[in-house]
Amino acid sequence: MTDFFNDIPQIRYEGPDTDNEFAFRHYNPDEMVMGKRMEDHLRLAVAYWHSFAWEGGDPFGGRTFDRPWFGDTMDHAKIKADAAFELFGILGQPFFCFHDVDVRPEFDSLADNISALDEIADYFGGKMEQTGTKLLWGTANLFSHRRFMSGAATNPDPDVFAWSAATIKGCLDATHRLGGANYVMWGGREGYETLLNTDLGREAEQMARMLSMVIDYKHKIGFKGQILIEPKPQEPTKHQYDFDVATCYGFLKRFGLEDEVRLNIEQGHAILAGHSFEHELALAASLGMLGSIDMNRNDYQSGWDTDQFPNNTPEVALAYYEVLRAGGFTTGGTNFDAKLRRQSLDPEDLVLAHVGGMDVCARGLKAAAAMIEDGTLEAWRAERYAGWDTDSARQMLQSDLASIDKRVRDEDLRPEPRSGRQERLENIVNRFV
Ligand code: 3MF
Ligand code: MG
Repeated sequence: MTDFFNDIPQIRYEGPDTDNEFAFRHYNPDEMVMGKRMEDHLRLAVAYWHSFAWEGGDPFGGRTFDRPWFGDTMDHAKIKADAAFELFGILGQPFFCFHDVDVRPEFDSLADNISALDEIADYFGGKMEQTGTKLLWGTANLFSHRRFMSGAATNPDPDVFAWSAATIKGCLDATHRLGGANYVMWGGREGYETLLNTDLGREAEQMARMLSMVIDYKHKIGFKGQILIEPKPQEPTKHQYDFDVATCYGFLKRFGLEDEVRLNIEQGHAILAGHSFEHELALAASLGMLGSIDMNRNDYQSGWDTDQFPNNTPEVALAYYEVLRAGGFTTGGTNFDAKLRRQSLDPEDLVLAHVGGMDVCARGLKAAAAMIEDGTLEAWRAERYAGWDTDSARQMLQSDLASIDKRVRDEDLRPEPRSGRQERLENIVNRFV
């Protein structure tokens, strides 16, 4: 036990009218939404890195937070784990996610890094058993240490590729032991700063080989979780290879990996790529690639990956609308890849940021479910494409240009435009959010 969250009560559902700051207004784990418990729909996870490892620095200044677990020893790592599990308990969040470097000190040798990770993973294992908290995903941080400055799998130095492969092996082993539902690969520095020193083609081959080896190893050890990759267009590199959903899918298809991998889609990354979150989710769903989501938001003025807690219900509702239309999560869930602002120093800030994010997700989910149950949106979508339900339309897709040309002339076809009803559709959405 730490005394970090000492004065903070267990957060419980009290409904929208409560004036208790330390209560959920919408997140009600047992509430049934479209026949499934809310908790089982959302599968919420705390991100270890932002909530416990990040020190509050920005490009202009260092640490602002003062945490009893800041320090580079195994004792600190255990105090950090104690505090993390206390937060999971206070929030009743069913899952967490971590990178290796979030949870252990950094050593000079790979062997020391992996044995420290194993020791902490065992420590987690005991706590997970006691509390019932589960691991949504584990991952390796292959982007912070200076050895990764030119990438991990795509590094021009084969020794960095080797170090990365061995690090992933250790993280996948730990994730497997902890019963992780997924394993994530975010290509942190897989990209380039300048084409003048970069061999794009070679780097893609290296990245694909690493991913193939991860898939082979997963099967070898019997890890049943899903391998996920996470699109992001830029930051930290000027150009990240896993730019967006479409680019990731093209890459996976090219190397024949599309059946083994799905996507972890982040709101902020979607926006950085010039898309909406719902666009990325809908595209992934249409490709059968929707895996999990990193829930956050960016500041729309800054143009940077600010990783703030979500607080915009209409946006979140449209995101869950796509998730529900795709049938909901299977192994995936909603990971709060979100951090406090660096002036939010207090333990209360950390707890209430999650409480607010959880409530926004719950509201978004309930609104999305209500839109689906209402059915108007889907009925209008179906009606818009109804012409394609006819035999002649279906046959046309199996025919050729010359016969289509003949039919247009024979039937003297003159297509009449029909309204897309966008504003009416938006009005319907606004009834629910
Ligand atoms: C960066 C991210 C990452 C990934 C994480 C797991 C630090 O913008 O979103 O968070 O989510 O590395 O892949
Ligand atoms: Mg992320």
